[in-house]
Amino acid sequence: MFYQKTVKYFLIFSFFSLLFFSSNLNAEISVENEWARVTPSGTGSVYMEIKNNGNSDDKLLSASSDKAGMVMIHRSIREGDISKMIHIHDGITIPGNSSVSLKPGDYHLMLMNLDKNLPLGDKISIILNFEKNNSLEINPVAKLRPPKMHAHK
Ligand SMILES: [Cu+2]
Repeated sequence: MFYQKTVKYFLIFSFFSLLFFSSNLNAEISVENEWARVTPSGTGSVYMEIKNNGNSDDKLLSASSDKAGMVMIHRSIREGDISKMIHIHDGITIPGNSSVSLKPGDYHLMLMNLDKNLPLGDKISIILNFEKNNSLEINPVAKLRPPKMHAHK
């Protein structure tokens, strides 16, 4: 009887420590100020600030959305007077205890074949997949123009 009880408590303990550690891992990454700029032609750019509160680096590897045919990681770069977008294949590194901004003229998520019936002001569910942390869902609002950001003074 004693043995059975020990096993039972051990299993309960294992279950909760598993819960604790997996939720702990997720808490290291947080996303703020997410928003999406959509076009009538059915593409969209998604911007956000990704914070890594953990001590080790992580990487945003990919993203997906049920409102878009495909989601790619892009970066806008300037070559002389020409601005163009390049497809980032190896992800975006989010250094430990630091953050990376996806913003106009820089990194962004590119939504391809976006649902054309999506009304402005609606939220677009997007899943972000990281190398180490668990996947995270964000819900940026579809807009035509950038929202007014808080002024950091
Ligand atoms: Cu793009």
